[in-house]
Amino acid sequence: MGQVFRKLFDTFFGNSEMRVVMLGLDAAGKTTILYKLHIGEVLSTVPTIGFNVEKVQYKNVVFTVWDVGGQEKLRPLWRHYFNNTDGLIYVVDSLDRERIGKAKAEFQAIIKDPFMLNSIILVFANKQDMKGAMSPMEVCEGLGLLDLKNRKWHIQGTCALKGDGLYEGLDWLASTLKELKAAGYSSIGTSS
Ligand SMILES: Nc1nc2c(ncn2[C@@H]2O[C@H](COP(=O)(O)OP(=O)(O)O)[C@@H](O)[C@H]2O)c(=O)[nH]1
Ligand SMILES: [Mg+2]
Repeated sequence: MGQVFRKLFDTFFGNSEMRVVMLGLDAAGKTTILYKLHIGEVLSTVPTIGFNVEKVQYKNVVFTVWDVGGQEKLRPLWRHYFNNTDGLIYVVDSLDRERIGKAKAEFQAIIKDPFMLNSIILVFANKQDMKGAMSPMEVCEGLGLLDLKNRKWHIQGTCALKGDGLYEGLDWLASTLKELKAAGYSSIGTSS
């Protein structure tokens, strides 16, 4: 799996600097995904600002990951990581029907953040291997994706444990970023 990703990354991300933020409620599967990608050592840090951030860098692509939900007072501090974000990956536990409303509220708050307005959105409807899981379409409706205006988004069913769907999702992310960059989209490839 690692090699496939590295090939994808080299082909699509090239040498330009990319910042990808992966978010979702706790237990959605974010850490599992990060390790499954095998793109580098996962560094886990608890910065002075007080929440746990995982970070992986592969060449010029930096992934930062943290749990959302619960700590409203920390939300303003996320801005530090949102600045210049090219792509948002939002991970949903498709089995967790009880918290889909909460997942939606957090998602909507994130994508409406002024620093996130230019980022493209990839949603992983994770845990598709579980019986009773919401389908990607149900997750799509649950998050209110169809109501989004002027945003590029894509939803992908995944099983992070096996790695299913991860490649397809990142393929969309990488090729969409490449298209935008070719079209002269301003925030891509610039640094802060
Ligand atoms: N069945 C199943 N379990 C998963 C999947 N992805 C993650 N998990 C499990 O869900 C739990 C939470 O995963 P984790 O990656 O720690 O979630 P995080 O809090 O978003 O980082 C762990 O026990 C994982 O093994 C999946 O696709 N299918
Ligand atoms: Mg985690």
